[in-house]
Amino acid sequence: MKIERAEVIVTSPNRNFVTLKLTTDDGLTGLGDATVNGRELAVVSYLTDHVVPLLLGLDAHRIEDTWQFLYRSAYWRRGPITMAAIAAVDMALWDLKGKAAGLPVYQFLGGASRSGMMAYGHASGKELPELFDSIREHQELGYRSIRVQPGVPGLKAIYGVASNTGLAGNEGVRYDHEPAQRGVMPMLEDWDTRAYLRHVPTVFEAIRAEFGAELPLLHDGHHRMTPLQAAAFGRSLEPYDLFWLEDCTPAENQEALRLVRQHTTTPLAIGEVFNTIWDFQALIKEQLIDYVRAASTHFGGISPLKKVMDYAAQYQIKSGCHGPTDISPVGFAAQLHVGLAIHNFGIQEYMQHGARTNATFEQSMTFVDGFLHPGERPGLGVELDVDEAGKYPYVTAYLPYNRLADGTVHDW
Ligand code: GCO
Ligand code: MG
Repeated sequence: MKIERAEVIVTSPNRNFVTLKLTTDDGLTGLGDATVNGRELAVVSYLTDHVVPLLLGLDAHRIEDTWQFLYRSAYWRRGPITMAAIAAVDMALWDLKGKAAGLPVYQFLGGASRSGMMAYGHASGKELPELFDSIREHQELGYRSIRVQPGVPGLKAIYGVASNTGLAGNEGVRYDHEPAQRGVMPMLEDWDTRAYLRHVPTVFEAIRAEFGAELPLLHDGHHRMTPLQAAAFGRSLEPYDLFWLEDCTPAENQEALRLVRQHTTTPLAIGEVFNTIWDFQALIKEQLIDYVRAASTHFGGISPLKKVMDYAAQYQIKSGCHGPTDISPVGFAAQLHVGLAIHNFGIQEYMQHGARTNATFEQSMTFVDGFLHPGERPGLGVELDVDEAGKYPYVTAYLPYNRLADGTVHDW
């Protein structure tokens, strides 16, 4: 099974996606996701100019060897662009292996450890009534766990709080234009950490009063707090029993988590912007987090994702893979196969793709009663309709950013 053709396909059905398609000499095709939100074309160049020429003629069964070759031979290690490109190759090779053997990828990772994976959806709203409606909409869709992002009095626009209402609004693609906005400049939002820290606990108090003690609730702090603020925030949320508090501090400084951890028992999740196991080294070894947020697409693919989850398992740390709409259906399927197989699965983020995206990427994945399953189709279980993809050329789109009242750029 030799790699005969490698194509990089860019499509923007509801948002931009970069997909690698490998074809072997026996006519099998494998897909990999290489989407880096807002920097898509950099990965296209990395793949087209520097990876595709190296792949032709390689034995498609040698997944680990190909991964090591691409990682080590480049000399320049890590980084989101490099690791997304390697991820696409890794996923496509797993897809091919599955198709060649007639087995879904999870069977190669140890087989199923469960019958389905609990997913969480994103509820948001500027005011409480809108937020409660959004939580109910998600429950009606089957979600049993909910991430909550409220508005903050005095702030106009906050990342993670959808501006349009109704899941079915905008052709069922409410999530797809949020957070990345189509346009040549990132959108400017405002931020005030003290107002946020005062307000959010009151929102969780109201949610518990309305929805009861049982519903698992999550919250994303989006790297905006200092260690001291995060410690105090985690403590102020303890009465509301969160499933997790995500990205409380900018975690490139892993030491910050030691301080946060000493002060709060609110579970912590980190790692959607990480791209190698090394980024998690201290966080896992010192048990500074409870959930690993890595995504197959930004972490070098299925092979390293399985490795980091196995490492985390030794410390009772669980998976909580990043699953926004900027992970394509291919990347999403890849991590569902890992999640089904590993023993330490925790939860899977699941924002739903828009209708055009689902028509472009045909998927075997299912979401029933709040539980995800990758399906039984050989390989990853995703096929790309190239004609459909060709209808939607790349559109410039950027994530937003924010500034404080005095104009200083802040973490968002
Ligand atoms: C999440 C995230 C996303 C990211 C986005 C960036 O927890 O789902 O924080 O909203 O910001 O995927 O591209
Ligand atoms: Mg996040």
